[in-house]
Amino acid sequence: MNEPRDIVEQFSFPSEVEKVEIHGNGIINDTYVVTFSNPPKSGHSRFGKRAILQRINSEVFPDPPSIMHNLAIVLEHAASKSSVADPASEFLLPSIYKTKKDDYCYRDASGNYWRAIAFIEQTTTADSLQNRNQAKEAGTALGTFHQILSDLPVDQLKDTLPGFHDTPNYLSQYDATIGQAAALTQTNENRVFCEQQIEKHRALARLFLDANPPVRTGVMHGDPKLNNILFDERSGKAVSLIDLDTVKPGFIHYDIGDCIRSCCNTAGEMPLDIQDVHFSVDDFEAILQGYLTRAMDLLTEHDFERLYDVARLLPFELGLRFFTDYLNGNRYFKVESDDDNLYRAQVQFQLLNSIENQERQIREIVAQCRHNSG
Ligand code: ADP
Ligand code: GN1
Ligand code: MG
Repeated sequence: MNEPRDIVEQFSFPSEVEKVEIHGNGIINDTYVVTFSNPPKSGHSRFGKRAILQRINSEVFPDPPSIMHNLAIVLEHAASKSSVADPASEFLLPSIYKTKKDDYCYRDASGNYWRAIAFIEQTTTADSLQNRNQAKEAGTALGTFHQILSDLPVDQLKDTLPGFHDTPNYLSQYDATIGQAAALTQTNENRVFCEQQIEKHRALARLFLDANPPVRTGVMHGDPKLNNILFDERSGKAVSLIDLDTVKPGFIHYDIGDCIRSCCNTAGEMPLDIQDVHFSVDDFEAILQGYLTRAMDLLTEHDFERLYDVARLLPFELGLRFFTDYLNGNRYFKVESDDDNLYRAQVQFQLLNSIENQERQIREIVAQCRHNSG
């Protein structure tokens, strides 16, 4: 009774289900696409034919119902704010399919939580940027998302993942792990590289927490990486920002950093050759331009000054998380081989070095974009 084909029976879908298939490249949840045998003919052309069904990873999320609580609030708020986003942009968020018992998620006999949301049709995702226009669209999507949620009171949202983006806490976990792990795993040059990078960049961990004036707290997405953005399959326009599990109170600056981290690494998170990892300043410029078309008014002078540092912080933080998970035996991020998280960490640290080697260009682009948008 815990198989996806059985779980669909628990949901209040608009039609009988024809098939259920595994879907996507996420490294946290288990995702399936549900195809309806007799979808409703009317309604929005992007909705109604299929649903996304997900088993929420309970090793990661301690309280899955809190995710759905936040999602419902975000959807309600976004619906009331549709005029804020450019109507021509067609920006959408996936609606929820409730269970037959009118709940936002279903708990199976093993204690796993499942939820279903609308599949947004005629869209694609990418694991690495396909072109410069896609970079601009990614920035536009994030700016639109931040603009829509900019007046949602943060205290309405729960903390779905305590400790998420708490870099000092990730560093403490690493420190606690490294001593034990040294005895368990053999050292090698890749590991040494990661350890050296962490030592070199330790000071980054507290940078934003100790900032003066303080960094503003708002509603953050938490995970706006490239493959969480849906692009129209024909026009290439960004249509949606999905994976809303980590929407919660936080620094929206971290979202900008994470989007940059993910999109400007043109080789992607698992490149065939680590030497291909490079931070593209041209894509960075396009993302920032796109973001500012929607959210210029959300950034202060200090926020602009901090863009270079937040671009460094997010690859550092993710490299630290991947490396600690590797040392801990890969309990958090899904892997296909034992060294995947070690390699993912090396990629993030390589990206960090590429960013630092281009500090002057990055700062010039920030100044130029600010000037042009001001
Ligand atoms: P994870 O947390 O594991 O990354 P995601 O929520 O990002 O899971 O979903 C995994 C993949 O499923 C996405 O990268 C995307 O390809 C696809 N997907 C998720 N939600 C939708 C949706 N509402 N419409 C279309 N595709 C989706
Ligand atoms: C995870 O869920 P997914 O695959 O979009 C992770 C992010 C990382 C990302 C790196 C809840 O994102 O924080 O940046 O992997 N999500 C969570 O690929 O930990
Ligand atoms: Mg995802």
